Amino acid sequence: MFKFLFRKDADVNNKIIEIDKNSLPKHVAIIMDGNGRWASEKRLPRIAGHREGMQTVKKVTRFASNLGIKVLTLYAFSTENWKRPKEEVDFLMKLPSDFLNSFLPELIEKNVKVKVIGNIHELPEHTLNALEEAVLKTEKNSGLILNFALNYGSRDEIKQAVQHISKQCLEGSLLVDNITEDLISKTLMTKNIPDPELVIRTSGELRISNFLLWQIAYSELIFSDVYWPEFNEVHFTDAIINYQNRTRRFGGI
Ligand code: V07
Repeated sequence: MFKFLFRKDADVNNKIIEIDKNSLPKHVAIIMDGNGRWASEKRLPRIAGHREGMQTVKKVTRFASNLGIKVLTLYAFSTENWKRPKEEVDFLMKLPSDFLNSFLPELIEKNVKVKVIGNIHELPEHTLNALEEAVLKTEKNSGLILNFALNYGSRDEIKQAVQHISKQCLEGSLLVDNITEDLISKTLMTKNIPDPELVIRTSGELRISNFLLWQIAYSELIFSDVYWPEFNEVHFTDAIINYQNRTRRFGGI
């Protein structure tokens, strides 16, 4: 009864109350924050939060794939995260292979294509091997692109793009006047991936924290108070409905 009133309320305010499959964001990017805090509140070690957060990654990937979203970018490890205690970093570096050992067959079955952005060559060899196997085995898939940002920092990405473009100018293969926004986009690690229409950050922090700075110029931003290990299909649905209510065009165009 109460729920019904809420829905009616939403309707009166001209808001949609369920996902419109015809106007999905093509690319959703998520800052998966709150794993450590979730664990602390439960008096568990921080790594227990990361492990549970990994289960959320599986749930959210299934959901995005079933819904028909084209790209899901997940911020798994930032260039800042090396400052954490060594034991925690060592644990985090095992998560990609843990994840893929149990989940790669399902990703293949669901036609998901795994990609990675970030300075992956600075990762431990065992981590890199797991990533390369997943990327290779899903290379030809045409469904959801599951894009992990690992050892990623947006300023570092832009710095590398500037270095690359500058070298071409100095060599004489590029004119300064031919540096366009499009060329810059194509020099970033996200080349071939459209900009995200929707960015979600969990756990109540209201910052972007060096994530996809160039790419989110026009993105809708949604901040959820829920810790990442507790984020589920309902929260994801709410975020998409919220996005669609913001971007909906009344009466066409
Ligand atoms: C990590 C779990 C999710 C919450 C955020 C921090 C901890 C999945 C991966 C992963 C990465 C690449 C890949 C397959 C899976 C992962 C790290 C941390 C470093 F190909 N979750 N997850 N990687 N967390």
